[in-house]
Amino acid sequence: MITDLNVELIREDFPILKRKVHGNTLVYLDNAATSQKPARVISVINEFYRNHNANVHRSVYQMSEIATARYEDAHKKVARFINARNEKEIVFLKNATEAINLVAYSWGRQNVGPGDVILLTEMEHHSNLVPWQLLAQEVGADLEFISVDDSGLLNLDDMKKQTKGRMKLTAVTQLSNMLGTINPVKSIAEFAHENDSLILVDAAQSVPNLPVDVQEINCDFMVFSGHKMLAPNGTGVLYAKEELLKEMRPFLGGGNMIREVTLRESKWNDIPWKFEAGTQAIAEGIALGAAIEYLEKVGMEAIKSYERCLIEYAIERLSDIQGIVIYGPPPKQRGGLVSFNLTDFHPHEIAAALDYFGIAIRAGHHCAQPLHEKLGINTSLRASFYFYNTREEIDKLVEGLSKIKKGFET
Ligand code: 7TS
Repeated sequence: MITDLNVELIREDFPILKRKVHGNTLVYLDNAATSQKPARVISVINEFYRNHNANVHRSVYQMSEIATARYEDAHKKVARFINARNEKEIVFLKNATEAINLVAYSWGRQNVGPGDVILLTEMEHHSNLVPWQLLAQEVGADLEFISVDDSGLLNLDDMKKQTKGRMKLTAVTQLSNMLGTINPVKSIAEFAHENDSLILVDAAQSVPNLPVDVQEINCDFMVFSGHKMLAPNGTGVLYAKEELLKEMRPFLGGGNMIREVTLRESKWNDIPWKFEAGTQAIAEGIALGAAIEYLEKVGMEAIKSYERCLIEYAIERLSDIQGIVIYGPPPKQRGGLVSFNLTDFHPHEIAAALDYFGIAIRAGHHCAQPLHEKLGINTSLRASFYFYNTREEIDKLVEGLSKIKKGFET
C-alpha cells in the first residue's frame, strides 16, 4: 500500500486501541459514529482542569485570562483548518446537530417564508432533515429533494427542476454517512448561488477525513462535530460567512452573548460570541484545538489517500463474501466507510456476534431512515474507518463475518 502514514506509530497515540474486548484486541470500525481520542487530546483536558480551570470572557484574574486565550485560540485553529477568513466566522456549539438547528431557527425564521423552497437530498442524516421539516411546517415552506441514483450518487439534474426565485436554501451532506458518497459540493454551491439560494454543507463526515476549504467550496454555512475528528464530545462547529452571522438574530439568549442588557431589551455581543450563550464546553473546545493540531501534523491529504486505500481493500475483500450486498458508489467516489447487508441475516445479529471477536461496527439505520427506505431495506451494517485502522483489521472483519455466517448456517 502506498502511504506516507506510519500507522503503527500513530496507533501508539490512541490508548484505547490496546483495549481487550471479550479477550480480543479491540477492532474499532465505528468511526463515523465517533472517533477515538489520542493521548494528547485527553491530556489537554486533564491539564486544563488541573491548572487553569476558570470561566472565560468574564474575569481579569490570571487563570481566567489563560482559559479565555486558549479557548479563543482554539477558534483560530478551527478557522485555519477549514480556511475560514477569520475566527469570527467560527461558532463553537455542542455538535453538528445543534449547528444545523441554529441556522434553521436563527437564519431560517428570518429568511424563509411561505412557498419558499429548501432543497435537500435523499441521503441526508436526520440532523440535516428534521430541523428543515420543523422550519417548513412552521413557516409554510416546501422541501424538495435531489434524488439518489442506483449507484449511490446524486441525480444533479434534479437541481435544474427547481424554480429560480423560490429556492432559499440548499442543504447537502459532503460525505454520506451511509453510502459513503462524496458529493460535488462546490458545483452544488455554484448552482445554488446562480439560483439565489444559500448553501449549507453538512461536513460532519468530511471535515474529519478530507481536506476541506470553505472559501474554495464557497459555502455560506458549514457544520461539523469535533467528536468525529479526535476531539471530545460536546464540541461542534458552525462556520458561516461573517456578513450572515452579523445579520442573524441570536439562537439562545443568556450570558456571554450580550453586550448590554436592560430590563426590557438587550444589545448583542460581537460574533461569534453572540451565538455562544452561557458557559461553554471550555476544556473540550481547547481540546478541539489540540485535535486539529494532531490532524494537521498527520496531514489531511495523507489521511484521505490512506483511507482511500483502506476502503478499496475493504470493498475488494467484502465483495468475496457470498450473499453480501454492498451499498454505495465505487471506492473512487466515496470516503472511508461501507454499508452492507448479508442476505438472510439481521444486521443486529451480525454486529452482536462480531462483538465477541472484539470488532465494533454499527448496525441500524444510521440516522438515515429515508435513504434506507429508498434502498428497500430497514437497516444495514456499517464499517467506518479512520487513519489509525489497518488492513489487518479489515481482514479480521472479513474473517469474523465468514465465521459467523458459517456458524449460523451449520
Ligand atoms: N450529519 C452527518 C452526515 C452525520 O453523519 C452525523 C452523525 C450528523 C450530521 C450529526 O452529528 P452529531 O455529532 O450532531 O450527532 N452521524 C452519526 C452516525 O453515522 N452514526 O452515529 C452518528
